[in-house]
Amino acid sequence: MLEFMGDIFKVYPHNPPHYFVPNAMYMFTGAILHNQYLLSENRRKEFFLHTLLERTELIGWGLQAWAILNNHYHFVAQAPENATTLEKLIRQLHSITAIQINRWDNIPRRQVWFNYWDSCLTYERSYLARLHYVLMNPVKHGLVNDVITYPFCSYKWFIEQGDKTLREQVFAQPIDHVKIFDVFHLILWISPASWRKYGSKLPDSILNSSPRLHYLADFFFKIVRFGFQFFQLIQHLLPRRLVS
Ligand code: NI
Repeated sequence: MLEFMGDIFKVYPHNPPHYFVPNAMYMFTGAILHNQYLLSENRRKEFFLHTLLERTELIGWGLQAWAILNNHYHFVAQAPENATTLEKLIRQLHSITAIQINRWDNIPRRQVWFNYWDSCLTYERSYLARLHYVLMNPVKHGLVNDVITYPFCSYKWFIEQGDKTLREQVFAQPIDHVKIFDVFHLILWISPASWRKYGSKLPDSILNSSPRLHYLADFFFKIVRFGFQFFQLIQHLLPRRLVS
């Protein structure tokens, strides 16, 4: 562990880097293993949301926005004084929901969650854009046309309870170019199950073509995957260097 400029920076051998900045805004994305739709039932999304509200409250994280989708979630929250509780928060959120999901499916001890990604939002504009992004996520993933009708996203709450100035600032932020590490962009490349799922959607002519094409495609995906990982690392490192 390395302490630097009052923030704590931790690197895990098999996880994305984590930064702990007191009182900073963080965006979280968590994904179900192999892209499975384990959260598609309403009662599951409800249970996840309930757990999220309860745990953030208990551990002292200020929840700002959330969206719970069929196989992943996003939320934005403000860190307490001790931001290292981030891991505890996610660990509890994942273990409580995994146990309940496994109970419903009657598959004890199955791994439910694949991983999570957090990023510390150092700039106001990146915070606003990510809030906007999370609020619109159910539409992005095609779950609803009008996000106000989606009960597992904070959009309605934000419209009704949110501060008017903040609301205007958030919706003024373009999100088309927000470089959010939405989980599918990565999972597609890293999970063999997703690859099979994705691969099976390719036209048969491609799937039945020469092994050389398969090899080339595989090579291409590896490059893309490496690019994403590299991009994510840079994204994490850059703001730190600019913090004064
Ligand atoms: Ni999403």
